[in-house]
Amino acid sequence: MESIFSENTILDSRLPGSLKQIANKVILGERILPEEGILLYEKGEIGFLSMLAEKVRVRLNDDKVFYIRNFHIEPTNICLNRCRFCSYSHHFSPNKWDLSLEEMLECVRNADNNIKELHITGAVHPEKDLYYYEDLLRKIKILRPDLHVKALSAVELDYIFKKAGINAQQGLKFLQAAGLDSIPGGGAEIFDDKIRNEICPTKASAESWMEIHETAHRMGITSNATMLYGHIENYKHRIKHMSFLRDSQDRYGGFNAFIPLKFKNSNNELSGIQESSVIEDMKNYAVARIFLDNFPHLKGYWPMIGKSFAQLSLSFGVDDMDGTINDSTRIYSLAGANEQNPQMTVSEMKTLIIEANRTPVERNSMYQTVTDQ
Ligand code: V47
Ligand code: SF4
Repeated sequence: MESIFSENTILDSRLPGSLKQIANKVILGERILPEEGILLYEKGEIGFLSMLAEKVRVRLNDDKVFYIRNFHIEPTNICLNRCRFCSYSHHFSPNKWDLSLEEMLECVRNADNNIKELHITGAVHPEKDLYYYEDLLRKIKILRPDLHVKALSAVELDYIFKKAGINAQQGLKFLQAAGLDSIPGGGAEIFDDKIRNEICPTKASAESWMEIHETAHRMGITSNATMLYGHIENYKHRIKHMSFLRDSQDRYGGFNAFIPLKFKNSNNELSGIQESSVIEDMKNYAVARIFLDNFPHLKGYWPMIGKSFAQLSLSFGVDDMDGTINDSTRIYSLAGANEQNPQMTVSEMKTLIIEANRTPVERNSMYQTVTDQ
């Protein structure tokens, strides 16, 4: 459903000329420039941004809001990196874990048959390698050939490919043969060397992240893209980040969803930074929806922002609520997210979506409608 404001309201209002021009472009389905994206962040009031973002959302997804039945496995939090924003790795978390192959397979055995997707991501364990993950993927697929496995962020992949002395194409081909279906969006953080150097100096570079995703896309493997915001970056960095993604999407079209990740400040080296406000979070969703006109989906990741704000994000361009998950992700609970044991039933998910006047659509990992439930 569209915003109650009509296009004329936008044009007749006492908006500064520059914002009116941007509004016109968005209404006509034209792409906005990076400097216009920055202006939206700086000058756009959230009602106005919501109205424009909703235009783009409706154009792309009508009133559908997608969700998936999924679960997470986080193999380990022992990490050779020490990103300053991270509360999850063994450097900061009071818990240290390194699941055995058998423990992970047990999680798969315990998953309900109607679960469609398994998301695997964790830390960059110094001793794990390509062959370890190949074995894991193969054994998962033996147990559940029907399960879509979205596994290993570009940061984890970069490490195991380099360790094996192979390039991204060789590595992805190898893992694809073992059962890798798609790649999650983690590790992107902010594509700016200076900021990366400050917040995650030893992590795979922006170029390596992009090379792995683009190689995957050329091979027909789809992926997601994240952006960690609300720390030391500014609006120009966010737009630069999204410009890289938009340009890449024009080239290969392999990104499914963009996922803004709000920086959470508990138990990490950046704890002195105040978390972004809800206005800032909603503004960020809206500008992302307007700017990334070639990304089919925008995800409101509820374990991070909480169920209520994820519901609110549906009025700021978001069309994807991720999944029912269960309590199998710790990345955000350790960083102080409201959802300490993230889980949501299908009926709770549907209620949240219907209350926002949207139509809930259960999807598979490729955003096809699931009708067999
Ligand atoms: O890259 C770590 C982020 C990401 C914090 O592809 C933090 O469907 C906020 O990528 N505050 C990993 N964020 C998680 C991820 C993801 C999540 C959900 C869905 C998908 C998908 C991917 O978590 C890391 C980093 O950006 N992160 N620490 C923190 N303190
Ligand atoms: Fe390791 Fe990922 Fe945490 Fe960085 S964000 S320290 S790579 S687990």
